[in-house]
Amino acid sequence: MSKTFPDGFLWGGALAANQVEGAWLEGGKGISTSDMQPNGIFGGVVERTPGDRSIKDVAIDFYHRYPEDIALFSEMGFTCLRVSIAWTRIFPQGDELEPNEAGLAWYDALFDELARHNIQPMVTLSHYEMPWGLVENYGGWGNRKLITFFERYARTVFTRYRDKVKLWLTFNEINMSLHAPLTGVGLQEDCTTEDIYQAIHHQLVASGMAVKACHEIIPDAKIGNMLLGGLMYPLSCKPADVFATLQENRTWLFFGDVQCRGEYPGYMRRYFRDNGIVLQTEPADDEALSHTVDFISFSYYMTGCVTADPELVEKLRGNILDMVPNPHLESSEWGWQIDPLGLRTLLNVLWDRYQKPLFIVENGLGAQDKPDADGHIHDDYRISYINDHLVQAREAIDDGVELMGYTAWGPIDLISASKAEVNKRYGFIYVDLQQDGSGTLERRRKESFYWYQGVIASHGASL
Ligand code: BGP
Repeated sequence: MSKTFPDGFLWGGALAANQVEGAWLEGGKGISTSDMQPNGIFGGVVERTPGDRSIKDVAIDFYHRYPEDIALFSEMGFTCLRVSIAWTRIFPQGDELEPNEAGLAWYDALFDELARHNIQPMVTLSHYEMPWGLVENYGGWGNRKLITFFERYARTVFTRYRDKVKLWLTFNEINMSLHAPLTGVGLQEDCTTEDIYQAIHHQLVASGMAVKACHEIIPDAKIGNMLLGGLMYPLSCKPADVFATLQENRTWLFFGDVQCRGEYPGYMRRYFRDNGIVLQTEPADDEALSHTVDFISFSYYMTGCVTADPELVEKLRGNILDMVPNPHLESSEWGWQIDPLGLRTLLNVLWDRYQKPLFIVENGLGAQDKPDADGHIHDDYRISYINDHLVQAREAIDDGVELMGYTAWGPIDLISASKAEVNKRYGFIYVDLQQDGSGTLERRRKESFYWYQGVIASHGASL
Protein backbone atom coordinates (compact mmCIF):
# COMPACT_ATOMS: atom_id res chain seq x y z
CA MET A 1 0.00 0.00 0.00
CA SER A 2 1.49 3.34 -0.99
CA LYS A 3 1.67 6.28 1.34
CA THR A 4 -1.33 8.56 1.71
CA PHE A 5 -1.60 12.31 2.21
CA PRO A 6 -2.41 13.63 5.71
CA ASP A 7 -5.99 13.91 6.98
CA GLY A 8 -7.41 17.32 6.20
CA PHE A 9 -5.24 17.73 3.09
CA LEU A 10 -7.30 19.76 0.62
CA TRP A 11 -7.78 18.39 -2.90
CA GLY A 12 -9.17 20.33 -5.81
CA GLY A 13 -8.60 22.68 -8.70
CA ALA A 14 -7.89 26.34 -9.41
CA LEU A 15 -9.58 28.86 -11.70
CA ALA A 16 -9.32 32.58 -12.39
CA ALA A 17 -12.36 34.78 -13.06
CA ASN A 18 -11.09 36.26 -16.32
CA GLN A 19 -10.18 32.86 -17.76
CA VAL A 20 -13.54 31.16 -17.14
CA GLU A 21 -16.42 33.45 -16.27
CA GLY A 22 -17.11 35.32 -19.51
CA ALA A 23 -20.19 37.58 -19.07
CA TRP A 24 -17.75 40.44 -19.40
CA LEU A 25 -20.43 43.13 -19.40
CA GLU A 26 -23.12 41.43 -17.32
CA GLY A 27 -24.23 42.23 -13.79
CA GLY A 28 -22.80 45.75 -13.89
CA LYS A 29 -19.22 44.54 -14.36
CA GLY A 30 -16.66 47.16 -15.42
CA ILE A 31 -13.85 46.74 -17.96
CA SER A 32 -10.72 45.11 -16.55
CA THR A 33 -7.11 45.07 -17.66
CA SER A 34 -7.73 41.50 -18.79
CA ASP A 35 -10.58 42.67 -21.06
CA MET A 36 -8.09 45.06 -22.67
CA GLN A 37 -5.67 42.18 -23.34
CA PRO A 38 -7.79 39.92 -25.56
CA ASN A 39 -4.66 38.12 -26.76
CA GLY A 40 -3.39 37.35 -23.30
CA ILE A 41 -0.86 38.88 -20.95
CA PHE A 42 1.88 38.70 -23.57
CA GLY A 43 -0.43 39.98 -26.32
CA GLY A 44 -0.52 43.70 -25.49
CA VAL A 45 -3.41 46.13 -25.08
CA VAL A 46 -6.05 46.30 -27.80
CA GLU A 47 -8.55 49.15 -27.89
CA ARG A 48 -12.03 47.61 -27.57
CA THR A 49 -14.47 48.97 -30.13
CA PRO A 50 -18.17 48.13 -30.09
CA GLY A 51 -18.78 44.87 -31.94
CA ASP A 52 -15.30 43.40 -31.76
CA ARG A 53 -14.96 40.14 -29.88
CA SER A 54 -12.48 38.47 -27.59
CA ILE A 55 -12.51 34.79 -26.72
CA LYS A 56 -12.49 35.86 -23.06
CA ASP A 57 -15.82 37.73 -23.39
CA VAL A 58 -17.70 34.45 -23.10
CA ALA A 59 -14.74 32.22 -22.13
CA ILE A 60 -16.24 28.90 -20.95
CA ASP A 61 -19.34 30.72 -19.66
CA PHE A 62 -18.70 29.68 -16.06
CA TYR A 63 -20.81 32.71 -15.03
CA HIS A 64 -23.93 30.86 -16.19
CA ARG A 65 -22.79 27.24 -16.02
CA TYR A 66 -21.11 27.08 -12.61
CA PRO A 67 -23.72 24.74 -11.04
CA GLU A 68 -22.99 22.10 -13.69
CA ASP A 69 -19.23 22.57 -13.34
CA ILE A 70 -19.28 22.43 -9.55
CA ALA A 71 -21.32 19.22 -9.72
CA LEU A 72 -18.55 17.73 -11.87
CA PHE A 73 -15.85 18.93 -9.44
CA SER A 74 -17.84 17.36 -6.65
CA GLU A 75 -18.07 14.11 -8.60
CA MET A 76 -14.26 14.09 -8.70
CA GLY A 77 -14.25 14.47 -4.92
CA PHE A 78 -12.95 18.06 -4.64
CA THR A 79 -12.78 19.45 -1.14
CA CYS A 80 -11.43 22.82 -2.30
CA LEU A 81 -11.88 25.10 -5.31
CA ARG A 82 -9.65 28.08 -5.85
CA VAL A 83 -11.46 30.91 -7.65
CA SER A 84 -10.83 34.63 -7.97
CA ILE A 85 -13.20 37.54 -7.58
CA ALA A 86 -13.22 39.92 -10.53
CA TRP A 87 -12.58 43.26 -8.82
CA THR A 88 -14.61 44.90 -11.62
CA ARG A 89 -17.76 43.01 -10.61
CA ILE A 90 -17.55 44.60 -7.16
CA PHE A 91 -16.12 48.04 -8.01
CA PRO A 92 -16.58 48.43 -11.79
CA GLN A 93 -14.27 51.45 -12.14
CA GLY A 94 -12.28 50.71 -9.01
CA ASP A 95 -12.74 54.06 -7.25
CA GLU A 96 -16.44 53.99 -6.34
CA LEU A 97 -17.41 54.44 -2.71
CA GLU A 98 -20.19 51.84 -2.83
CA PRO A 99 -19.93 48.32 -4.23
CA ASN A 100 -22.04 46.85 -7.03
CA GLU A 101 -24.68 44.64 -5.38
CA ALA A 102 -25.23 42.46 -8.46
CA GLY A 103 -21.55 41.47 -8.46
CA LEU A 104 -21.56 40.69 -4.74
CA ALA A 105 -24.72 38.61 -5.16
CA TRP A 106 -23.21 36.51 -7.95
CA TYR A 107 -20.29 35.43 -5.76
CA ASP A 108 -22.73 34.72 -2.91
CA ALA A 109 -24.50 32.30 -5.23
CA LEU A 110 -21.18 30.73 -6.28
CA PHE A 111 -20.01 30.20 -2.68
CA ASP A 112 -23.44 28.83 -1.70
CA GLU A 113 -23.27 26.31 -4.53
CA LEU A 114 -19.81 25.21 -3.37
CA ALA A 115 -21.09 24.86 0.20
CA ARG A 116 -23.89 22.60 -1.02
CA HIS A 117 -21.19 20.25 -2.31
CA ASN A 118 -18.94 20.61 0.76
CA ILE A 119 -16.25 22.26 -1.35
CA GLN A 120 -14.27 24.91 0.47
CA PRO A 121 -13.57 28.06 -1.58
CA MET A 122 -10.12 29.61 -1.64
CA VAL A 123 -10.40 33.10 -3.08
CA THR A 124 -7.76 35.19 -4.83
CA LEU A 125 -8.51 38.91 -4.49
CA SER A 126 -6.69 39.86 -7.69
CA HIS A 127 -5.82 37.26 -10.27
CA TYR A 128 -4.08 39.03 -13.14
CA GLU A 129 -6.68 41.78 -13.47
CA MET A 130 -7.78 45.09 -12.07
CA PRO A 131 -10.29 47.75 -13.11
CA TRP A 132 -9.18 49.43 -16.33
CA GLY A 133 -10.52 52.68 -14.83
CA LEU A 134 -7.69 52.58 -12.29
CA VAL A 135 -5.14 52.34 -15.10
CA GLU A 136 -6.67 55.09 -17.22
CA ASN A 137 -7.52 57.53 -14.45
CA TYR A 138 -4.77 56.90 -11.91
CA GLY A 139 -1.87 55.23 -13.72
CA GLY A 140 -2.32 51.84 -12.07
CA TRP A 141 -0.36 50.75 -9.01
CA GLY A 142 2.20 53.50 -9.63
CA ASN A 143 -0.28 55.70 -7.75
CA ARG A 144 -0.48 55.38 -3.94
CA LYS A 145 -4.24 55.92 -4.10
CA LEU A 146 -4.57 52.36 -5.37
CA ILE A 147 -3.76 51.13 -1.84
CA THR A 148 -6.93 52.77 -0.54
CA PHE A 149 -9.07 51.45 -3.39
CA PHE A 150 -7.75 47.92 -2.93
CA GLU A 151 -8.23 48.02 0.81
CA ARG A 152 -11.83 49.16 0.33
CA TYR A 153 -12.42 46.30 -2.10
CA ALA A 154 -10.76 43.75 0.22
CA ARG A 155 -12.70 44.92 3.30
CA THR A 156 -15.94 44.82 1.31
CA VAL A 157 -15.52 41.19 0.26
CA PHE A 158 -14.13 40.05 3.62
CA THR A 159 -17.19 41.53 5.34
CA ARG A 160 -19.67 40.17 2.84
CA TYR A 161 -18.25 36.62 2.69
CA ARG A 162 -16.96 36.33 6.27
CA ASP A 163 -19.13 33.25 6.93
CA LYS A 164 -18.48 31.63 3.56
CA VAL A 165 -14.79 32.01 2.76
CA LYS A 166 -12.03 31.07 5.20
CA LEU A 167 -9.08 30.85 2.80
CA TRP A 168 -7.90 33.95 0.96
CA LEU A 169 -4.98 34.94 -1.28
CA THR A 170 -3.93 38.51 -2.06
CA PHE A 171 -2.27 38.92 -5.51
CA ASN A 172 -1.82 36.07 -7.97
CA GLU A 173 1.84 35.52 -8.90
CA ILE A 174 2.76 38.91 -7.47
CA ASN A 175 6.33 38.32 -8.66
CA MET A 176 5.26 38.28 -12.34
CA SER A 177 4.95 42.08 -12.38
CA LEU A 178 8.57 42.34 -13.47
CA HIS A 179 7.76 40.42 -16.67
CA ALA A 180 4.20 41.60 -17.35
CA PRO A 181 3.77 45.04 -15.75
CA LEU A 182 0.34 45.78 -17.19
CA THR A 183 -1.07 42.49 -15.94
CA GLY A 184 0.58 42.78 -12.56
CA VAL A 185 0.60 46.43 -11.59
CA GLY A 186 -1.27 48.23 -14.37
CA LEU A 187 1.78 49.95 -15.88
CA GLN A 188 2.65 50.30 -19.55
CA GLU A 189 5.21 47.86 -20.96
CA ASP A 190 7.78 50.65 -21.55
CA CYS A 191 7.89 51.81 -17.92
CA THR A 192 11.20 51.87 -16.03
CA THR A 193 12.38 49.32 -13.47
CA GLU A 194 12.06 52.02 -10.81
CA ASP A 195 8.41 52.58 -11.81
CA ILE A 196 7.75 48.86 -11.47
CA TYR A 197 9.35 48.58 -8.04
CA GLN A 198 7.47 51.67 -6.85
CA ALA A 199 4.19 50.08 -7.99
CA ILE A 200 5.20 46.76 -6.42
CA HIS A 201 5.90 48.60 -3.17
CA HIS A 202 2.34 49.95 -3.20
CA GLN A 203 1.03 46.46 -3.91
CA LEU A 204 3.06 44.92 -1.08
CA VAL A 205 1.73 47.58 1.32
CA ALA A 206 -1.82 46.86 0.07
CA SER A 207 -1.22 43.13 0.55
CA GLY A 208 -0.15 43.77 4.16
CA MET A 209 -3.24 45.91 4.76
CA ALA A 210 -5.43 43.16 3.33
CA VAL A 211 -3.82 40.63 5.70
CA LYS A 212 -4.53 42.96 8.62
CA ALA A 213 -8.14 43.53 7.50
CA CYS A 214 -8.75 39.82 7.00
CA HIS A 215 -7.48 39.01 10.49
CA GLU A 216 -9.72 41.71 11.97
CA ILE A 217 -12.87 40.85 10.04
CA ILE A 218 -12.60 37.03 9.86
CA PRO A 219 -10.45 35.91 12.80
CA ASP A 220 -10.84 32.23 11.90
CA ALA A 221 -9.70 32.73 8.26
CA LYS A 222 -6.23 32.20 6.85
CA ILE A 223 -4.76 34.51 4.25
CA GLY A 224 -1.76 33.70 2.09
CA ASN A 225 0.37 35.23 -0.61
CA MET A 226 0.73 33.70 -4.08
CA LEU A 227 4.05 33.36 -5.85
CA LEU A 228 5.12 32.07 -9.21
CA GLY A 229 7.25 29.15 -8.06
CA GLY A 230 10.16 29.73 -10.41
CA LEU A 231 12.96 27.57 -9.10
CA MET A 232 16.21 28.14 -11.02
CA TYR A 233 19.28 25.89 -11.19
CA PRO A 234 22.87 26.85 -12.03
CA LEU A 235 23.70 25.72 -15.56
CA SER A 236 27.11 24.60 -14.29
CA CYS A 237 28.90 24.29 -10.93
CA LYS A 238 31.11 27.32 -11.73
CA PRO A 239 30.94 29.55 -8.63
CA ALA A 240 29.87 32.49 -10.80
CA ASP A 241 26.90 30.48 -12.13
CA VAL A 242 25.95 29.41 -8.62
CA PHE A 243 26.02 33.00 -7.38
CA ALA A 244 24.07 34.28 -10.40
CA THR A 245 21.46 31.62 -9.64
CA LEU A 246 21.17 32.76 -6.02
CA GLN A 247 20.56 36.30 -7.25
CA GLU A 248 18.08 35.20 -9.90
CA ASN A 249 16.07 33.18 -7.38
CA ARG A 250 16.03 36.26 -5.16
CA THR A 251 14.37 38.37 -7.85
CA TRP A 252 11.17 36.38 -7.26
CA LEU A 253 11.72 35.22 -3.67
CA PHE A 254 12.03 38.87 -2.63
CA PHE A 255 8.22 39.14 -2.69
CA GLY A 256 7.89 36.14 -0.40
CA ASP A 257 10.55 37.57 1.92
CA VAL A 258 8.57 40.80 2.35
CA GLN A 259 5.20 39.09 2.70
CA CYS A 260 6.48 36.44 5.14
CA ARG A 261 9.06 38.40 7.14
CA GLY A 262 7.44 41.82 7.06
CA GLU A 263 10.32 43.91 5.72
CA TYR A 264 12.60 44.39 2.73
CA PRO A 265 15.62 42.08 2.78
CA GLY A 266 19.16 43.49 2.77
CA TYR A 267 19.99 42.14 -0.68
CA MET A 268 17.08 44.11 -2.13
CA ARG A 269 18.15 47.32 -0.42
CA ARG A 270 21.55 46.82 -1.98
CA TYR A 271 20.01 46.15 -5.42
CA PHE A 272 18.10 49.44 -5.17
CA ARG A 273 21.26 51.32 -4.07
CA ASP A 274 23.41 49.80 -6.82
CA ASN A 275 20.84 50.62 -9.48
CA GLY A 276 19.91 54.12 -8.36
CA ILE A 277 16.34 53.06 -7.52
CA VAL A 278 14.76 55.29 -4.90
CA LEU A 279 11.34 54.29 -3.59
CA GLN A 280 8.88 56.86 -2.31
CA THR A 281 7.57 55.48 0.97
CA GLU A 282 5.58 56.74 3.95
CA PRO A 283 6.20 55.96 7.64
CA ALA A 284 2.97 53.94 7.93
CA ASP A 285 4.18 51.55 5.20
CA ASP A 286 6.41 49.66 7.63
CA GLU A 287 3.46 48.90 9.87
CA ALA A 288 1.43 47.60 6.92
CA LEU A 289 4.28 45.36 5.76
CA SER A 290 4.60 43.91 9.26
CA HIS A 291 1.29 42.06 8.78
CA THR A 292 2.69 38.83 7.41
CA VAL A 293 0.76 36.07 5.65
CA ASP A 294 -0.46 32.91 7.40
CA PHE A 295 0.64 30.60 4.62
CA ILE A 296 2.44 30.62 1.29
CA SER A 297 0.79 29.51 -1.90
CA PHE A 298 2.48 29.12 -5.23
CA SER A 299 2.16 27.89 -8.80
CA TYR A 300 4.59 25.33 -10.14
CA TYR A 301 4.95 24.37 -13.78
CA MET A 302 8.65 24.25 -14.62
CA THR A 303 12.21 25.11 -13.67
CA GLY A 304 14.97 26.82 -15.61
CA CYS A 305 18.72 27.39 -15.55
CA VAL A 306 20.98 30.38 -14.99
CA THR A 307 24.44 31.13 -16.34
CA ALA A 308 26.65 34.10 -15.55
CA ASP A 309 27.94 34.07 -19.13
CA PRO A 310 25.93 36.62 -21.16
CA GLU A 311 26.94 35.04 -24.48
CA LEU A 312 25.57 31.69 -23.37
CA VAL A 313 22.33 33.32 -22.25
CA GLU A 314 21.97 34.89 -25.69
CA LYS A 315 22.65 31.56 -27.40
CA LEU A 316 20.54 29.26 -25.23
CA ARG A 317 17.54 31.17 -23.98
CA GLY A 318 14.21 30.31 -25.48
CA ASN A 319 12.00 29.00 -22.75
CA ILE A 320 9.16 31.25 -21.56
CA LEU A 321 10.55 34.29 -19.71
CA ASP A 322 13.82 33.77 -21.58
CA MET A 323 15.04 31.13 -19.15
CA VAL A 324 17.98 28.97 -20.20
CA PRO A 325 16.66 25.45 -20.75
CA ASN A 326 17.88 22.50 -18.72
CA PRO A 327 19.53 19.90 -21.00
CA HIS A 328 18.37 17.11 -18.67
CA LEU A 329 14.63 17.78 -18.87
CA GLU A 330 11.86 17.15 -21.38
CA SER A 331 9.51 19.96 -22.40
CA SER A 332 5.77 20.31 -22.87
CA GLU A 333 4.36 21.27 -26.28
CA TRP A 334 4.71 24.89 -25.12
CA GLY A 335 8.37 24.52 -24.17
CA TRP A 336 7.73 24.43 -20.41
CA GLN A 337 10.26 22.04 -18.92
CA ILE A 338 8.78 19.22 -16.88
CA ASP A 339 10.49 18.69 -13.53
CA PRO A 340 8.56 16.80 -10.83
CA LEU A 341 11.57 16.47 -8.51
CA GLY A 342 11.99 20.26 -8.71
CA LEU A 343 8.64 20.53 -6.91
CA ARG A 344 10.02 18.57 -3.95
CA THR A 345 13.11 20.81 -3.97
CA LEU A 346 11.01 23.96 -4.07
CA LEU A 347 8.70 22.80 -1.29
CA ASN A 348 11.74 22.11 0.89
CA VAL A 349 13.38 25.43 -0.02
CA LEU A 350 10.25 27.41 0.88
CA TRP A 351 9.68 25.44 4.08
CA ASP A 352 13.31 25.85 5.20
CA ARG A 353 13.21 29.57 4.42
CA TYR A 354 9.89 30.54 6.00
CA GLN A 355 8.61 27.71 8.23
CA LYS A 356 5.06 28.58 7.20
CA PRO A 357 2.47 26.15 5.79
CA LEU A 358 2.55 25.81 2.01
CA PHE A 359 -0.21 25.30 -0.56
CA ILE A 360 0.33 24.25 -4.19
CA VAL A 361 -2.42 26.32 -5.82
CA GLU A 362 -1.48 25.71 -9.47
CA ASN A 363 0.17 22.83 -11.28
CA GLY A 364 -0.78 21.04 -14.46
CA LEU A 365 -0.01 20.34 -18.10
CA GLY A 366 -1.23 22.52 -20.96
CA ALA A 367 -1.64 20.25 -23.99
CA GLN A 368 -3.62 19.92 -27.20
CA ASP A 369 -6.22 17.25 -26.51
CA LYS A 370 -7.53 15.33 -29.50
CA PRO A 371 -10.88 13.62 -28.99
CA ASP A 372 -10.98 10.16 -30.63
CA ALA A 373 -13.72 9.07 -33.05
CA ASP A 374 -16.10 8.52 -30.12
CA GLY A 375 -15.29 11.89 -28.61
CA HIS A 376 -13.22 10.41 -25.75
CA ILE A 377 -10.04 12.13 -24.60
CA HIS A 378 -7.23 9.82 -23.55
CA ASP A 379 -4.95 12.31 -21.81
CA ASP A 380 -2.45 9.85 -20.35
CA TYR A 381 0.27 12.57 -20.71
CA ARG A 382 -1.66 14.77 -18.25
CA ILE A 383 -2.18 11.88 -15.87
CA SER A 384 1.51 11.08 -15.88
CA TYR A 385 2.49 14.76 -15.37
CA ILE A 386 0.23 15.27 -12.37
CA ASN A 387 0.94 11.82 -10.95
CA ASP A 388 4.69 12.46 -10.94
CA HIS A 389 4.29 15.89 -9.31
CA LEU A 390 1.96 14.58 -6.61
CA VAL A 391 4.40 11.77 -5.81
CA GLN A 392 7.06 14.40 -5.17
CA ALA A 393 4.66 16.50 -3.09
CA ARG A 394 4.03 13.43 -0.94
CA GLU A 395 7.79 12.92 -0.58
CA ALA A 396 8.16 16.53 0.56
CA ILE A 397 5.52 15.97 3.23
CA ASP A 398 7.60 13.01 4.37
CA ASP A 399 10.60 15.37 4.45
CA GLY A 400 8.71 17.35 7.08
CA VAL A 401 7.16 20.05 4.91
CA GLU A 402 3.74 21.26 6.07
CA LEU A 403 1.57 21.16 2.94
CA MET A 404 -2.07 22.23 3.21
CA GLY A 405 -3.35 21.11 -0.16
CA TYR A 406 -3.13 20.84 -3.92
CA THR A 407 -5.37 22.54 -6.47
CA ALA A 408 -4.62 21.51 -10.05
CA TRP A 409 -4.64 24.39 -12.51
CA GLY A 410 -7.64 24.51 -14.81
CA PRO A 411 -9.59 21.41 -13.70
CA ILE A 412 -11.89 22.31 -16.56
CA ASP A 413 -10.50 23.62 -19.88
CA LEU A 414 -10.23 27.40 -19.84
CA ILE A 415 -8.64 30.30 -21.72
CA SER A 416 -4.86 30.33 -21.25
CA ALA A 417 -3.36 33.40 -19.60
CA SER A 418 -0.21 33.91 -21.69
CA LYS A 419 -1.79 34.16 -25.15
CA ALA A 420 -5.52 33.54 -24.62
CA GLU A 421 -5.30 30.19 -26.38
CA VAL A 422 -8.12 27.68 -26.20
CA ASN A 423 -6.15 24.73 -27.51
CA LYS A 424 -3.77 24.87 -24.53
CA ARG A 425 -5.99 22.71 -22.38
CA TYR A 426 -5.36 21.83 -18.74
CA GLY A 427 -8.69 20.28 -17.75
CA PHE A 428 -9.90 16.97 -16.41
CA ILE A 429 -13.09 18.16 -18.11
CA TYR A 430 -13.10 18.97 -21.83
CA VAL A 431 -15.01 22.02 -23.06
CA ASP A 432 -16.23 22.06 -26.66
CA LEU A 433 -14.82 25.46 -27.64
CA GLN A 434 -12.52 26.49 -30.49
CA GLN A 435 -10.34 29.59 -30.90
CA ASP A 436 -12.81 31.24 -33.31
CA GLY A 437 -15.48 31.01 -30.60
CA SER A 438 -17.30 28.10 -32.23
CA GLY A 439 -18.39 25.06 -30.21
CA THR A 440 -21.30 24.05 -28.04
CA LEU A 441 -19.47 24.64 -24.71
CA GLU A 442 -20.57 21.13 -23.77
CA ARG A 443 -18.55 19.60 -20.92
CA ARG A 444 -17.07 16.08 -21.24
CA ARG A 445 -15.09 13.99 -18.76
CA LYS A 446 -11.56 13.10 -19.91
CA GLU A 447 -9.68 9.97 -18.85
CA SER A 448 -7.84 12.11 -16.29
CA PHE A 449 -11.19 12.92 -14.66
CA TYR A 450 -11.59 9.32 -13.47
CA TRP A 451 -7.91 9.08 -12.59
CA TYR A 452 -7.99 12.21 -10.36
CA GLN A 453 -11.22 10.96 -8.78
CA GLY A 454 -9.34 7.79 -7.79
CA VAL A 455 -6.40 9.75 -6.39
CA ILE A 456 -8.67 11.85 -4.18
CA ALA A 457 -10.77 8.88 -3.06
CA SER A 458 -7.63 7.00 -2.00
CA HIS A 459 -6.00 10.07 -0.37
CA GLY A 460 -3.14 9.67 -2.82
CA ALA A 461 -2.52 5.95 -2.22
CA SER A 462 -3.29 5.20 -5.88
CA LEU A 463 -0.38 7.33 -7.16
C1 BGP B 1 -0.15 31.06 -14.20
C2 BGP B 1 -1.38 31.89 -14.02
C3 BGP B 1 -2.64 31.25 -14.46
C4 BGP B 1 -2.51 30.24 -15.57
C5 BGP B 1 -1.20 29.47 -15.61
C6 BGP B 1 -0.90 28.74 -16.90
O1 BGP B 1 0.93 31.89 -14.42
O2 BGP B 1 -1.55 32.25 -12.66
O3 BGP B 1 -3.59 32.25 -14.65
O4 BGP B 1 -3.05 30.59 -16.74
O5 BGP B 1 -0.11 30.27 -15.33
O6 BGP B 1 -0.45 29.63 -17.87
P1 BGP B 1 -1.05 29.63 -19.34
O7 BGP B 1 -2.52 29.83 -19.16
O8 BGP B 1 -0.43 30.74 -20.07
O9 BGP B 1 -0.74 28.30 -19.91
